[in-house]
Amino acid sequence: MTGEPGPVEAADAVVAAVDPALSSPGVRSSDSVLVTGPWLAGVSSVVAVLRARLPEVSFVEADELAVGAAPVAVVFAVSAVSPLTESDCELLDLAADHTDCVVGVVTKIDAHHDWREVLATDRDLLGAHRQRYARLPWVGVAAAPEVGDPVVDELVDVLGGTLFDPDVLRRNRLRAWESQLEKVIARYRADGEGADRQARVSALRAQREDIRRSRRMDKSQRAIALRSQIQQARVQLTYFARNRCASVRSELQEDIGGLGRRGFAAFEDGVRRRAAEVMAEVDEGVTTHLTAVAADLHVDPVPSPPQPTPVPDLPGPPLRSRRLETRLMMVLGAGFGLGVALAVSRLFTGVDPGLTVAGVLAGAAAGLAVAVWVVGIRGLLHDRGVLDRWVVEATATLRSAAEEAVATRVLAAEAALTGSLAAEESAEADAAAGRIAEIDDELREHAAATARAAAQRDRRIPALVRALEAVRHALYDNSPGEFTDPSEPNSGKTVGY
Ligand SMILES: Nc1nc2c(ncn2[C@@H]2O[C@H](COP(=O)(O)OP(=O)(O)OP(=O)(O)O)[C@@H](O)[C@H]2O)c(=O)[nH]1
Ligand SMILES: [Mg+2]
Repeated sequence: MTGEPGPVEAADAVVAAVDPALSSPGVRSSDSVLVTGPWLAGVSSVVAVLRARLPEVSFVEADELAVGAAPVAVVFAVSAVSPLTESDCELLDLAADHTDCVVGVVTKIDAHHDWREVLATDRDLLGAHRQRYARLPWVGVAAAPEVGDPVVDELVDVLGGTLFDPDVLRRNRLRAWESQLEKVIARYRADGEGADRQARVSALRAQREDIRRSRRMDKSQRAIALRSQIQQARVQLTYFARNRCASVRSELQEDIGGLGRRGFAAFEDGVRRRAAEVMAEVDEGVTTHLTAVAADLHVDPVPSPPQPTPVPDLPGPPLRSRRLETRLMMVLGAGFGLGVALAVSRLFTGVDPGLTVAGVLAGAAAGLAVAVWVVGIRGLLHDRGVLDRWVVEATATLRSAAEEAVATRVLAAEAALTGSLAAEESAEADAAAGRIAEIDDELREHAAATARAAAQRDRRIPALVRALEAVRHALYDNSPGEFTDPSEPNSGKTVGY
């Protein structure tokens, strides 16, 4: 039966007539009958009974069938408990991919008395699923009935009548050809349309767009961050410098209040020292702030200037250039002293004329003392006033020097940071361009491969389609593979595949 070369060669000839290059459908025909079906359909029971009834035929379940082997017939067993489902139909599609000869079996008919309705429904469902199943022979069996002997006679008859029919082998081979040709055509079409590559191509395009978008965003975000950080640094550091100068000025002005003439020189030195301290503090504040800005922008810190910012030159207070005023004070002091001297001597004269000389001497001494005191106090107050103005001027000079230092260093930092960011930016732009070039290369490769596949599809498909049409013509149009349906032995009705 299955060993006969004639029918198989006849089927191959149908295809070879269209394209001699198509020599085999690539499946190995086996002598086994595959019994398969959904879970708990009663497959194992059917196999056991069939093995007992037809010992000369090899019956296998799906897991016993060799890989790549096409069974000579497929017995599709479904339980009479309920009609087929869509997934059951798909199971049959897989099992009967390379086999034309299929027998539908409804099992457990002893337990389900409405099995005939279920069988009719299954027949309709399967016929609607695929046209090739429309004229399938269906039988009911009870392979492991709860009571009595197995009921499998009809199935044994159908198989007996089918398996020895040489045309079954020819049709099986044609079915294998049909299935393989459909697969190959579908493969060529999918390759030609780049179906497999579509997901990768879309992913690559999305990746390319992502890179471009993130580049644009990075660039503008960096520029905005730099601008705002620099503006903030300028405002904060200028405010800091002004603040320091103002507080130093108030401290110094307070010190002037308790200052004696002897402390003037030390005070002047102190002012210069404080000025140097303020400049150093401003310098340090600027360095700290700019380092933090660089860290925020993820670039190298801005280098500090090699020299510390110079302390402004502060000319000494103009304490000695007041000759005219001194003279005036001397005159006024002398007048004041003279008045006191006269008043004191008169006082003595009025008390006792004998004391006139003593009164004159005492008046002169008192007048001189008062004159010296008035001139001295006036001079000290004047000098304190001069010092106060000097402190105001000196701190103003200090403030403009500190502000200038801040402005200069922030400007230099802006230039340095812009340079660092531009360098980083260009390195990233190069990396992104490299990545985009790689993506473009891969996209070009996919496009070229798809074009090659499309050319191959256009070259190969016409012959394959003609071969498939020839196979289908042989399968459906000349229906020689009909056999008597043994389920109705006396009706003479025939059922074709
Ligand atoms: N009443 C009745 N029960 C049956 C019949 N055939 C099988 N069964 C019962 O159905 C159950 C499944 O039978 P199996 O032959 O093991 O079915 P299967 O399809 O091989 O099951 P799995 O391999 O587990 O998917 C068992 O409990 C059987 O006793 C039958 O003809 N009548
Ligand atoms: Mg089983």
